[in-house]
Amino acid sequence: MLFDILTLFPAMFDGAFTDSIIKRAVDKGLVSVDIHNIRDYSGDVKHQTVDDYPYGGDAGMLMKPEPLAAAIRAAKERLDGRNPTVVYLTPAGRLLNQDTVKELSAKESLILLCGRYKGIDQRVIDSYVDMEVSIGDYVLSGGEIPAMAVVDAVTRLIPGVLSNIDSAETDSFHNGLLSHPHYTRPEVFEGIKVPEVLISGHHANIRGWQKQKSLELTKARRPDLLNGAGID
Ligand code: 4GS
Repeated sequence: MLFDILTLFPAMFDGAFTDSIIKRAVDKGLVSVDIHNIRDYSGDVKHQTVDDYPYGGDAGMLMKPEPLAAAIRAAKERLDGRNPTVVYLTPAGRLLNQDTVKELSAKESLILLCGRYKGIDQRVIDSYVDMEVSIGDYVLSGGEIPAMAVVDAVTRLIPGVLSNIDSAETDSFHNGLLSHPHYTRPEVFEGIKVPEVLISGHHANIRGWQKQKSLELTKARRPDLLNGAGID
């Protein structure tokens, strides 16, 4: 998977992918993450303007269309033959969930467009964007953190990225449910004991307990997920 990220704040990505699972995936050549500054495509050599006032007189600024279009065209050239999907991170997008992550992980390459200010000119969305994605119903200062969330979640699903130890099979949402509670040593912490079944060594009982807890937790916290998981 090739990620090409278009942003006005490339430095925000310093260190974002240099640890742990993502770094290993990059080192193994399973994914690559390329960061590009939209300002480099402003064409306006002297002022490098990337924002302008909105028509209609609303407060705040918008990202001008020309630098965005040029940045996307350049990214498409870099990814020529890799069939890139252009994703714009915006609260107006489809809410990112594990199904969407799965869908994105099947693509060959993704161009992640990070907005700033009040957003971007609608014509860029209409002409250049394939998919709009939101990471949740709250307002951030830019699309950079959503882009990082997409890279992280999508990379975990690329074959060969996760070892057995971090296996996606024990993650929340893997089977459409929340994960069961987890315990590690010590056996008694601040007077609270680890559930007996987990130290029983009885694997069928342990699996049964985990499945039941997973269902209970999902029913209590996220009943909306139960329909999707084919359980009511
Ligand atoms: C999100 C979000 C977001 C919206 C970007 C206001 C700057 C900001 N993007 N999921 N303009 N939530 N974007 O808040 O994706």
